[in-house]
Amino acid sequence: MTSPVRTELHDDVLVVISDNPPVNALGAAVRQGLKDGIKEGLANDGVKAIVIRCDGRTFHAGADITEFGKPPMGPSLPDVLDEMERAPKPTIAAIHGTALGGGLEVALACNYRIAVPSAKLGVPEVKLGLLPGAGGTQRLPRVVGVEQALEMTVFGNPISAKAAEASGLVDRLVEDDLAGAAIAFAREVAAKGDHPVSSARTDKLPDAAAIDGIFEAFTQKNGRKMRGFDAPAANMRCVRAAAEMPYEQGVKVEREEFMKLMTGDQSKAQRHLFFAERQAAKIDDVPKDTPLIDIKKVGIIGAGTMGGGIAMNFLSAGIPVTTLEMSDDALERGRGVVGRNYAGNVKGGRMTEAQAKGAMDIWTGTTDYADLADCDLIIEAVFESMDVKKDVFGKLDSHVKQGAILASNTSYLNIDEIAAATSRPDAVVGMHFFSPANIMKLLEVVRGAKTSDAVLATVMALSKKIGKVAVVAGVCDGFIGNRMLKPRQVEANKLIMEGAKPWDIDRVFVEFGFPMGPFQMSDLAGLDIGWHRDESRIETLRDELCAAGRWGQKTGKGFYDYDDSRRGSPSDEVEALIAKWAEKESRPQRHVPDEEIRERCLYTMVNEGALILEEGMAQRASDIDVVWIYGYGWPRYTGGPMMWADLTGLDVIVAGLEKHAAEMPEWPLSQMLKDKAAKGETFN
Ligand code: TC6
Repeated sequence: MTSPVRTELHDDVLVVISDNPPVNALGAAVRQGLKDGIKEGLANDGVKAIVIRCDGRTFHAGADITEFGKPPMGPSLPDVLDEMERAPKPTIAAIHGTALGGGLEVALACNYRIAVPSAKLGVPEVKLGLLPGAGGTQRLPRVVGVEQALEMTVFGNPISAKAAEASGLVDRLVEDDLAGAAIAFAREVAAKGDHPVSSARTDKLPDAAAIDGIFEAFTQKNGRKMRGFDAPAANMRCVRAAAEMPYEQGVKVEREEFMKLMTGDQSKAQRHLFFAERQAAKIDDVPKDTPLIDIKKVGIIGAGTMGGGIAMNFLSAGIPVTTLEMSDDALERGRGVVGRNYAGNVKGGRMTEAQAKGAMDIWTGTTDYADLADCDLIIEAVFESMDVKKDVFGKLDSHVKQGAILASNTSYLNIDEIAAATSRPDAVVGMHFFSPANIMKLLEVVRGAKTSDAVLATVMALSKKIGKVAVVAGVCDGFIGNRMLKPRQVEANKLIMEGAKPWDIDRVFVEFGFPMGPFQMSDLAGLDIGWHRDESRIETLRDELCAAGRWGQKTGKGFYDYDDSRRGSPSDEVEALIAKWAEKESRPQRHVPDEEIRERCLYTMVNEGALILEEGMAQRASDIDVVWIYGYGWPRYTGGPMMWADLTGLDVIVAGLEKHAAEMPEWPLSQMLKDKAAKGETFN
């Protein structure tokens, strides 16, 4: 097998070049190639310096994640990098694209780093539940300082080449001809005697007396964001070791922490998500070369919260939008909200004033369907009623050009029935955005019975362009996400009638890792959503809560009582009302253990997920995980509901469901779940 690494001798400079598409991941063959390349450079007396660079779209974007969890092969990255760093000839990393993870660690093991301005540098391992385990946690703080190393390792976000230059991570930016510039730079530094060695540096490390303060301040500022995750704290411990210990001792701490993370469930789950997210974009039965429809202009029906949020996705990506509303007033209101959102983005430093203005400038409004005639994609975001949607699609059919995609943002309704209101059901697809639509990353793409391959492939490709993670769902009530939400909501509402307190249920969810529980969620969304608004008609607990003005956070009380800063506390009134309704419905109140809350609320979701798979409503279990991670705040470190079930053991899930079968006749056990559990199989 030919090596993905080759060398080129340019007189006195040896260039070691990796070419391992798509991202020059540091698999075994690349590691061996780098080791051999360094050896070759050292063996040749004529060579005065060694350049490490990559062909293709990027510098090494990290270790090869597909090798993780498998028996080690070839030389280890830490060993290769130690050898590289020990080389008595100067080494220069020439960086383009993304130098990430192990890739940045390669660069840190070199004496010098040069980069093109478009390059990005980072250590995203934490997002895989890991840490830069090839000496990265020890070399990085020595090169950029402890504060920046903490920021980079704990959050994993890459920095620009310019920022890297400012912090000393990059020695020089070169505008173009990186390969040529690297050779020239190599000659320049080869003439000098002393070369910086990352692991030997101490100039950026803080005084011992300052260390506690730095780490306390960082934890105080960021502790909440790390809740539940193992890797951020492990990264912090390693950076602290770098600040406090000699390099040789620090790398031992790093190795130990790395192995703990690598063999733990959290990293397994987060690595699963990395591939799950990329897999979700693929549609098994749609050919890869399906021609895409060119989307130059988008129409949106509705300028409300949803329509406005959806519009922002396209506007921010530079795609012009025309929004249709019933009146100029409604358009003006919608424009005001979006304008304020953009202003907030500018204020928060998420975009420049010019970008915000650019986005608003390509947005037009209309009250006339004829103005949508030339749109390539129209997304309907009107009231969730089949009759209203059918009416809209009928109108679209008669006004919009042939070849355009007609999409509905429905979160429950039957796309096939909506498509039947047009003469072109092949052009109709569901695009279910999640609120707030300009922020939430998930897009459920609902494939109707007649949706064409070109429509589906175009919407999937477009979603990546607007920064969404798209998942294909089949036509069923609530698609993937809301369908699985149902058993959880139903069981939570049943459990409070049996004696569990809403705050106990919410606590179990928060402890599991959700940002909030079902009752906190209801209070945030508003209990009055879908309420008939007749205060004299009290048929359920919810009717009574609404009639009492307990509409949720917006009225200062819902399931909880809220103070002025919207902090909720348990409500005696709610407790009494629940007791009253439980008595009315002859449901004796009892102590409900936390375990039962988890089993009835979460295991039933896994069961519903299995039914979704059984019915072919999701392509794969990992797609379900992606939906729940990106759309509903399921904790990432569990890998999503199906991966969590795998890690928990499907036999445990089945046993938990069977234990409560008598209280949960609504949720018949999935045959797939039962079979897999019996055979000791997993979903992923
Ligand atoms: C590490 O380094 C630890 C070190 C310690 C050692 C002791 N490995 O994302 P895309 C695949 S941990 C294997 O669609 P983009 C990806 O699955 C690693 N495969 O492209 C996809 O395959 P598919 C730290 C990888 O242009 C294809 O490449 N590094 C890896 O949107 C294209 O990927 C990271 O965490 C990999 N490392 O984004 C960086 N990376 O076509 C991870 C990608 O079969 N990577 N693939 O589906 C990224 O963030 C992005 O891929 C990107 C390119 C920004 C490099």
